[in-house]
Amino acid sequence: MKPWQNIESVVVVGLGLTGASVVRHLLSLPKSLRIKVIDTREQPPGCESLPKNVELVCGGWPRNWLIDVDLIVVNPGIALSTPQLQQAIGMGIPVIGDIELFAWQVDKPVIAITGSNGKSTVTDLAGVVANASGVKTAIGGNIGVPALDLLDQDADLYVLELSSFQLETTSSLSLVAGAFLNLSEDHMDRYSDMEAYRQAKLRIFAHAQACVVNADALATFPDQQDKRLIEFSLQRQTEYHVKSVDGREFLCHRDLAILAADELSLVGRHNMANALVVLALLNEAGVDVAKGLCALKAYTGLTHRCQLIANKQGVKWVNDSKATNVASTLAALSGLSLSGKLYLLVGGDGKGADFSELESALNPLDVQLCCFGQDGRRFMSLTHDSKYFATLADIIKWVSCRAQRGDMVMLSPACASFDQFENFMVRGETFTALVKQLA
Ligand code: UMA
Ligand code: ADP
Repeated sequence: MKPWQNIESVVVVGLGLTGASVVRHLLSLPKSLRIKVIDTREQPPGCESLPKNVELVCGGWPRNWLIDVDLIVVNPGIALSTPQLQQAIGMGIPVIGDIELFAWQVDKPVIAITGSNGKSTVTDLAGVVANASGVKTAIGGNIGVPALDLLDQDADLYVLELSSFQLETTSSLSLVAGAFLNLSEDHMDRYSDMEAYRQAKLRIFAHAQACVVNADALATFPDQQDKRLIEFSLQRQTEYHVKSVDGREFLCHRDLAILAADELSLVGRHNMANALVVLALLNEAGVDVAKGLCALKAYTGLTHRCQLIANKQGVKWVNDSKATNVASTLAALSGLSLSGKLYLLVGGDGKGADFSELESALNPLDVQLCCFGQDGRRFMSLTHDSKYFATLADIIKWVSCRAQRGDMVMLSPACASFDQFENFMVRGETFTALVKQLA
């Protein structure tokens, strides 16, 4: 069936970045469609710039809109288990996401990345290295640029970061290669268990010519036996791996050493894994990575990920606001070597996670936990030295009078930000601004 056959009317559920891009895309199609938008929030972002010919209802679910329609395009932030969507699905109305619309339209090669942590880093780095290698590449998806907006760009390769939410509503995305980086507890407020979360992520491989999987995390392997696998590992020799020669580690493809790990500007072992995945994906896409190696070496990472924002009188202030789950905070802690005390800022919307795993990572450190936000109090029992604060501003004020040369103050909250901030970026910017204001 051609995707647009028999579709005359579309309801877009959820405005925000995704919904706005979907409306723009639908309006740009040669076919004239009746388009309506629902957002359950009273004042959704982007409602002021919606074209006048698109009907919008905010603050609820208008009766019959989801019954009397040919196609529903849903925002990734809205669960498919929502009763109104379930009713429509039960009636046989197709419910898809923006990535499925992208899949219907795209005519250039696509690579995509999913996993619990490292998606944005791998996506951005793949884009940087591919462009430096001479291939015009556009990146988007969960990283913050809606995938449909990429179609307007003059690109020869697309790199998509895909969340499990986006994958749930995607069924026909063809990839030259897809990567599943790792799996750790996240979004347990949305999934019944880890297996349900894993299955959502595995959808990335449905139409992938090559599946880049983590040999150190077997949960990233597809269940089907007939897929072409490309394994990467930090622990053993697989197709892409790290090899130690005379005490120096090298990133290798089979027997070929591509670069020394100490040539990377990125810090932390998890970033060696991220770099291996970039090499694997771009090789599959036919990019001559050798041309982009300088860019790979020079890449220092995205903002809000273990980012040193200030070094004031020997106190390092680090913004890792993107650590929105326990595994990412564990990754930040695992790379630390400190002469002084660590002031660790944790809390926010815990998404139903179990924080006890942090205890063993905190034990060897001289750490003061500064807890905040909706679930901040749930961290208090992890160390003897923990204190609860209402806001980040209160924490910065308190810590700035105590921190001494050699100490580090790190925002790596292991929680989502939505209880107090619009998103993790606003949380990181708030932290950065507060730190910059200090004398
Ligand atoms: N919401 C409602 N009712 C609605 C619409 C939204 O309650 O009708 C709420 C939902 O709780 C939702 C939240 O508002 O989670 C945010 O929705 P939004 O409209 O602001 O979302 P977008 O702006 O379209 O952003 C989405 C992704 N957000 C989510 O999946 C929650 C962005 O990922 C993504 O960058 C963007 O599309 C472009 O593709 C953000 C994210 O937090 C970074 N992703 C999660 C993660 O990485 O852990 C999956
Ligand atoms: P995502 O887009 O999946 O959230 P990011 O690249 O934005 O991933 O990184 C999110 C957090 O996870 C940061 O705190 C970062 O330091 C950490 N991180 C990055 N790569 C990895 C990895 N491969 N394994 C574990 N943690 C990682």
